Amino acid sequence: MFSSKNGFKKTFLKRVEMVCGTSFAESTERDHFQTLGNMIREYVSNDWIKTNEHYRETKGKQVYYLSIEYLLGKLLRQNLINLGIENVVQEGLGELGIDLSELEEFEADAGLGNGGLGRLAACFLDSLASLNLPGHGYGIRYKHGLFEQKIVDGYQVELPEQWLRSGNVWEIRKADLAVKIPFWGKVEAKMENGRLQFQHLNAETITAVPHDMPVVGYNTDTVNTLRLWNAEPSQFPIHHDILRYKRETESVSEFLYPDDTHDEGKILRLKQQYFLVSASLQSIIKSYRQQHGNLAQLHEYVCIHINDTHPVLAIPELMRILIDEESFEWDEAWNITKNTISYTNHTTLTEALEKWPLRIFRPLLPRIYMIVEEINERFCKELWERYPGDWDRIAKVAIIADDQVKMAHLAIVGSFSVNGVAKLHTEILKNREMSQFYQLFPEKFNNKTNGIAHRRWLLKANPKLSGLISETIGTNWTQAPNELVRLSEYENNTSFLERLAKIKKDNKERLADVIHEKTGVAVDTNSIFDVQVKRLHAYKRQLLNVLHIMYLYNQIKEDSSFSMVPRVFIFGAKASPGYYYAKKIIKLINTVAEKVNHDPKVGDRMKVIFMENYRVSLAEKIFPAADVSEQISTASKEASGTGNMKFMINGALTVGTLDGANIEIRELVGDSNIFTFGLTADEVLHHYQHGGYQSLEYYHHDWRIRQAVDQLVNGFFPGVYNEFEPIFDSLLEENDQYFVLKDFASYVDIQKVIGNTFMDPIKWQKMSLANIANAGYFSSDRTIQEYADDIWGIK
Ligand code: 26V
Repeated sequence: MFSSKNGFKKTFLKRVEMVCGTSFAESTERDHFQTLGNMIREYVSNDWIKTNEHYRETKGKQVYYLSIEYLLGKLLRQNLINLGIENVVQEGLGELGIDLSELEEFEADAGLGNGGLGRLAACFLDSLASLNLPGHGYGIRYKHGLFEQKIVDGYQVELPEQWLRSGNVWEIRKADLAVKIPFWGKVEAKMENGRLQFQHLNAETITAVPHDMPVVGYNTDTVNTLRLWNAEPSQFPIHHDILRYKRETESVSEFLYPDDTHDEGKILRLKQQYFLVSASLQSIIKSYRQQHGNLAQLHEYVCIHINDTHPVLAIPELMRILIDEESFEWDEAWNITKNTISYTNHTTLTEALEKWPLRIFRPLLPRIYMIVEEINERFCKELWERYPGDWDRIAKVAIIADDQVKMAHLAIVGSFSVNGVAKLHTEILKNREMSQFYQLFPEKFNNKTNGIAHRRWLLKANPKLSGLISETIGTNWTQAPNELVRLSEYENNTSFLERLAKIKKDNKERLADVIHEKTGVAVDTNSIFDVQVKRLHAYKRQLLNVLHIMYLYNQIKEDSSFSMVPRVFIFGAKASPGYYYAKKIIKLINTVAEKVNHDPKVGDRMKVIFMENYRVSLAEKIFPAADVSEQISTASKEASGTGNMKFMINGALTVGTLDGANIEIRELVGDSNIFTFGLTADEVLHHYQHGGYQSLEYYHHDWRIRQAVDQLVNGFFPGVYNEFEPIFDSLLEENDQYFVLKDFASYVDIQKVIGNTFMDPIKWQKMSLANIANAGYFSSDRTIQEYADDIWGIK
């Protein structure tokens, strides 16, 4: 149905009637989207079935990626590209008077994630399928993804997101494969045949119904599966208060949690975690059993990867299945479990490490709790033998301590592999945050530097640049991203550099149109497009960016001889709804924007844009249009970052601290093709340990800082009164935990260098090219191949 344009057109016309029940003449654009989506899913289903048959028959090792988040974005065009039918469809539709890019607007972003962690999971799925690897995703089918952000009077307002409003064309509901998940109740132990048997009584069960989505590889027949679980009431027994029961069960897959900054909903979040884990394990073990029978060799054929600690209950759940249902002895069960589970850590921020109070954990998951307790006791006993009397050490690494379950400790103890997501991050894990564990299990720790799906973030998002690349070095780079290095040969080819510049300009025009449409502000595309898009967090230091903008504004106002290269500062960021400080920063950005954008004295020298509702589909329009990529986290805090890689592959130059993957970007492009500044991670960590930083000194000694910081509270922004006092206080009263003022001067300096460099277009384009040419390393194809070789052992 997609092999020729005419064949496609014929089928499409017939299908509009069948799928939508209307004549083509009467049909709407949404009908066309639905029809096309259905056709693609059907087209894929043959390979989907074959892929599964192949996996069943060859009985090779499979990896199951468990993640509480998947930030998929839209799938229509990516699927067309991966299937190699984009042109047939685009041209066929065109002849029917239908614009493919308009149809794309009818697909909602699948936004089942907060940020980098969820997007990484989505990029990994693409690479697994494209590399023909047997890897499948498991997640939750949240009814509402990450909230939709509106900006009202400069403030963030959250609306429930509704991606399923018109259904999800890609999913297939598999009601037959539903499983039950028990909560609450109590556990009874009985002796049976000389063995303790545990029974979970009076549990409330929730049914998990799988909704499968095909994961189509690029230019291959492999179609893997993303299985998302929906929470539904179990049919029996009929509940005494059926409506309340229905509401409560369905709430388990109702919302994605935008971090758990606030306490409410904690139980629900733990329920979600066990729901995902228990449903996925039941499904994994069922299919394993069909192929291999006995579970004793599970770890030879199955790897279960947990994306951060959210699915860490996979460890006690697998123990429960092996012991309670399969009658394994503890030691053998533990051996199988430890060798089946691998774990990725995504942050070293202590406030972000998951800990569950026993008062919540124990009653909700009584049998699982018993097993965690046993794991902890055995682990502590081993420690006691190794370090007799060293209570301090034992208390530090215990899985249960201070009436809490420490999920990261459980993950490290119960897995065979623990990886960080960039070189620096892994070193900090090994030598600082998790050093006690590293001493115990050095063989478990390894690094897997993050990557991005270059076929989404370059091939799909930036068709013009992709076209130029393919014209220049051929199309192999789409499957062998390291081929991009061949572009380096063109670094002295002026006409090539000019074409690069022209493409950037076109992409900036495209974004300028979006900005104008959404904000009403006209931006000059000759300016530097300086972009910071990412979740709003104190450690990511959007505030440093804003203070620099305020400084520039003050210069424009007060120093008539001040000159600067025109800039458009672009922000996109969602703040967790309960994160008070982050929301203040959003208000500050919008307040500064309001003032700057309407000041005639500023004119086109500077504009500040806050783009509402930052999400995958908007990101795809922003990255290709960026000149400067802001990666300015406090060194040591950003585990990796992946936006930095998306900018790089689209030719933006990084201004960044020596943090996360920025360090590896610098290693690849060389010091002369990146703008670094600020404290190093060692310096930051040294200050945390030994003090020695007084933010007040920087405030008093640098008039630029004093002026901008004072403006937060002295009425400079009319009508906001004490709105920004908390920000002022964080910098001065609380001694600036994130070293914003300490890094300010070096940030201002490097920004000046950036402006000067931009004035030399050939030099700029050369630097930009060096970034594109060296970005192949950051393809998630490379990352996934490393996971497959070093951790999972899959082919
Ligand atoms: C969560 C929270 C929640 C409570 C308040 C503080 C806080 C701080 C950080 C986080 C993030 C948790 C895990 C996470 O999303 N990590 C991100 O993972 C990306 C993919 O590996 C990586 O690129 C980012 O650097 C890392 O922040």
